[in-house]
Amino acid sequence: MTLTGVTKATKPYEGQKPGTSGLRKAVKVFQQENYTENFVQCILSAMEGALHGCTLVVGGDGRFFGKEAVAIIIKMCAANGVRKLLVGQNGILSTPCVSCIIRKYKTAGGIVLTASHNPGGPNADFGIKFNISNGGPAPDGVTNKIYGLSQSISEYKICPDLQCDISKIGTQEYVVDGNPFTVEIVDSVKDYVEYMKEIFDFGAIKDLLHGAGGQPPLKVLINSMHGVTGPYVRRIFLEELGASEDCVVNIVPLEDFGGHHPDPNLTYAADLVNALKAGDYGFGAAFDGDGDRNMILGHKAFFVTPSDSVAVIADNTDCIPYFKKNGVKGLARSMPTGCSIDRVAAKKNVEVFEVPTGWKYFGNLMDAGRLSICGEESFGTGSDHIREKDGIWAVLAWLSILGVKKTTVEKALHNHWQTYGRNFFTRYDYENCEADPCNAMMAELDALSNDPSMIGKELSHGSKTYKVAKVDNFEYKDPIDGAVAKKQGVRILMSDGSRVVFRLSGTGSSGATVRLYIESYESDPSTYAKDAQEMLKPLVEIALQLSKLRERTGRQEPTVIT
Ligand code: G16
Repeated sequence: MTLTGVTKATKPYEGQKPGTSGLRKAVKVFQQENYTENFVQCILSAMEGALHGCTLVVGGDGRFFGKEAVAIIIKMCAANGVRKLLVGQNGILSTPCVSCIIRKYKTAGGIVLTASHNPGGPNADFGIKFNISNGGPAPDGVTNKIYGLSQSISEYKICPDLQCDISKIGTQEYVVDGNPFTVEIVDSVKDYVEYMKEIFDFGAIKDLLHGAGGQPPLKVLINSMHGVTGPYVRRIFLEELGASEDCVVNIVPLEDFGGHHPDPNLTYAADLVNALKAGDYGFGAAFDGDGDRNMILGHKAFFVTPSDSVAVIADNTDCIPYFKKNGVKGLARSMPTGCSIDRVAAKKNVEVFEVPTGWKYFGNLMDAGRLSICGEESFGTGSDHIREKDGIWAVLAWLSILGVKKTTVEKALHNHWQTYGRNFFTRYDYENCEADPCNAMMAELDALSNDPSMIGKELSHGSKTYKVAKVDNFEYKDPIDGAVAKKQGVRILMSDGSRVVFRLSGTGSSGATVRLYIESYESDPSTYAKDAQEMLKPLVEIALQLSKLRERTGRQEPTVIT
């Protein structure tokens, strides 16, 4: 079919600044005239010389407005000189799968349509994220360029008559302005599943689930929260691993995630927690909307903090064929993440990196061959197999460990703490607050980093007293390209290694969300089984008083405690 691209006049919209991971706004914002077109044009224009004749991947988590966005992107890529698109069937690709496909087919990048764990539907959120040719989220340099272009955009290119059926797998060929343009609709799960079978020993995981060598079967419950992982879970757990249908729930992706927050934490995945509490399952997991986050639970809903989860995986790489083959080069975590992985790195004598919040900061280290496994407290766990965090990968890693070590989730954690001590960790979220008072609070906390009287100050609550060793606003210099990220969160570091961290979330779509991270380290085995909330209560109170958070936000309680 021969088609023509046209140039349409437009005007800039304010606020098209990508956050921690892409541009996330209400669906109604994206539905405004030319809003989506403007942002897509800025992504394409930011690619500059790499755009013409390139191949891009397009897909998302299936949320409301996804199909409309895919149609716009196809028409705009056609008019902007892109040679080929690989599009997930019905627009469905998990975020880890986009990364996998970009890397496998060596494309110039991809456009991911997701607002991740934010709710979906006509009155909820949508998002657009650009991933670069290494398969990872675009770094700050690229997103700043996209934002800069969005402030002065005056036209975009589109091929309005191009029609593409994204429901059928196969290739559709066009000629646009005399140039060939191909859209290949790809199976949403095939490449990803093949890759997981290379990384893990599916036979060993199957034995674990069904019972073998005198071991009883492990009963698992996997909850996709009506997000994009449903088809992946069906293919991997039901078809490949032979788990029974009652081991999986909410595996049909819904445009509004069934009206819930597709966020795998103790609050929003309460149905998984309650199902596990009943005691029939030995292992539980949930994923977020786009499949990059995971939560791991053991028998009776024993909760594994994401900070501990990545440390346990890093400590047990001998259970995973991929690491047996490739070795472990280095480990990393985001700054607010609990420091248990640092202890594993020290024991294994490998480098450990502390980066700002955002998976994009791990990419350079992986590309340089210095980082193999990393994680974030925000339920992100992954490795250098791709350049995104990967929920299903994390679950398969855990099942591999349980199978090879013939252990349980609870025993694996207790064993870990016996070796390394326990980093108690909690996060308090105050979602959707008014932005101005939160910004004022952060400015006051920032000022503490220049206040010499803070050093050595004793802060007490009840019988607990902490001595301040250092206050700063975290700054990171990328060891590979030297890029500097400033003001990434105020840290109050205590003399015993305990930490209080404040930052504002970069993934909300409106207002401000305050995150308060609290961590303390214990090496006394009699404390290991204690409840983290109980252990950290005094430090939480100290943090709340120091920041005047309750007065500033008007919130007496957090919306979510992790
Ligand atoms: C994104 C990023 C993560 C980050 C998380 C939380 O996750 O990819 O690296 O840790 O946001 O960010 P914030 O604390 O700024 O809300 P996702 O799953 O939303 O893409």
